[in-house]
Amino acid sequence: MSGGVIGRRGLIGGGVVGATGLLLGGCDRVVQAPATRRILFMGEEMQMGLQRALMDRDALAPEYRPEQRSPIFRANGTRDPATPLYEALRAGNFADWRLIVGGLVARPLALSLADLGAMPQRAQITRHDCVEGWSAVGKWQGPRLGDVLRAGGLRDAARFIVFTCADLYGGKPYYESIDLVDAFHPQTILAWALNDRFLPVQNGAPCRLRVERQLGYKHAKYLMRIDAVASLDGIGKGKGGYWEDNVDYDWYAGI
Ligand SMILES: Nc1nc2c(c(=O)[nH]1)N[C@H]1C(S)=C(S)[C@@H](COP(=O)(O)O)O[C@H]1N2
Ligand SMILES: [Mo]
Repeated sequence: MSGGVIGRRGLIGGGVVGATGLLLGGCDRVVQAPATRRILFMGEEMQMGLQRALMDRDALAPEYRPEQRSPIFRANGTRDPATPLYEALRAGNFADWRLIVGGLVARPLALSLADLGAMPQRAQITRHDCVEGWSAVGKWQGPRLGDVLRAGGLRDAARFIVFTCADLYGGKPYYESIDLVDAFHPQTILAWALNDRFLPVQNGAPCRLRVERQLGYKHAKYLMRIDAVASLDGIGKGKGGYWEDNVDYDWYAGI
């Protein structure tokens, strides 16, 4: 997870390559590029502006063509929450499932799958990158998280969005959090469909977060609650997520 602090010479490498090693060993190649040579020799001030542009958190993650999708979108972490509550919801095809939107919102919501499907939809074919070293390309569909949060009416004090999941992983509850930049990013959606079908259980049925500028572990599956909070202090051990609290992964997993 090298993205973030970028020195003068690491400008391109850090900004574009990010955590996934997309251009593994390609830094030399990048440095040869005429445009890059210009960057290396431009003034500090211009570099900062360019760095901001390269690191623009509103920039879109790459999107792919339908034929570039992975034949099988593999699963990782929990493949079936298998709790009594989840089993009951699943047995009813998630008709009784409600996504609770709470915390620092003016209008708490309880959204059904039909509610999510009735909102304006975004579909996107993106690449999922897991820190464990695999990627998969899939088409995800659902409403923008930003639209859901606008429907709830975020209060001024809200700084983070916390996602509570239905599963325990290794016996501990799975949860994640993102800041408002990612929450309102146009590709951040509450996905209920993968490759034009309802989400398979292994990929997070009935609904999961897709936060395309972040690594895989931020994409919380089996969503039950979304809460707007002012601080992550009271959440788990305070680092904002399952992996952050239990294994010391970075909270900011931007790619
Ligand atoms: N609720 C929940 N969400 C989760 C996980 C999990 O175990 N439980 N695993 C995470 C990790 S590490 C990855 S890489 C992706 C995997 O998503 P997939 O199973 O659809 O491939 O989900 C993330 N979200
Ligand atoms: Mo992962």
